[in-house]
Amino acid sequence: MFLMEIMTIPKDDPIAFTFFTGYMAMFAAAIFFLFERSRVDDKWKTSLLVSGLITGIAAVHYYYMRDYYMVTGENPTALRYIDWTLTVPLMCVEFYLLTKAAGAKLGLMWKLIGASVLMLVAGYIGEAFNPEGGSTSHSVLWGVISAVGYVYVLYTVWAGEVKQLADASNSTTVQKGVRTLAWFVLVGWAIYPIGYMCMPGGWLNISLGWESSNVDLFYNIADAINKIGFGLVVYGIAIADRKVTPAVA
Ligand SMILES: *C/C=C(C)/C=C/C=C(C)/C=C/C1=C(C)CCCC1(C)C
Repeated sequence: MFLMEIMTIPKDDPIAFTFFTGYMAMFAAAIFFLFERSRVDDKWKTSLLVSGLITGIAAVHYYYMRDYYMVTGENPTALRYIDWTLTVPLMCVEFYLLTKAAGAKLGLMWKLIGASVLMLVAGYIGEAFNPEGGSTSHSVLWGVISAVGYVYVLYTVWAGEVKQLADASNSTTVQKGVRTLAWFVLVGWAIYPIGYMCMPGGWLNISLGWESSNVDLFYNIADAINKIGFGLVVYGIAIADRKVTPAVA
């Protein structure tokens, strides 16, 4: 006889729970941004498309990561970093698109993308090549290199070119929006290093005994906040900036 296994979520597994809700939330957010795109002015359509792509790409990866985790009980490290390598640069594109009207050049976008790729490649080496049993020196070394890329993005959006361009734009909507996104980078993105430090040999793993399964818990929560939250802020800017359309009698 042919038996199909039904996937169930164990009561004591909050990580499985966040994989399932994360998947569905990303999926719904992608549909939302792509449909709402038709309601905003032309100049914001690309931004909404990018929000839809970020959450859509994440949804597909969550679909696979969820199954990987349910079957193996392990961190889907490769899938996680493939997802981030596509979605984090797209978040950098959002900053470029928001400040483009104020004169942002393509060079700014590439600098942000370069820094975020450094952050992710170093993070991947730190996690995927962590020796069996965990090595503190390995995780700290690559964590610090990764943090250089993170700090570059943080600086650029808080004080560097992105901030200056937002100030120079004569739109308070854009200024407020960029400020809110900068907060996401400062607070929301800072959740990831916490997850990273839970892996075997990581600082939180050795000092507080936080288990390595928490890596995914932190990453899943952070992804939902950052990817959907980021998209909603962009959406809010586009809606606030709409030309008032005359009511149809
Ligand atoms: C949608 C996915 C996002 C916004 C992912 C962001 C990831 C980070 C900000 C990761 C940062 C890390 C460090 C700053 C040091 C340790 C290694 C990382 C990659 C977890």
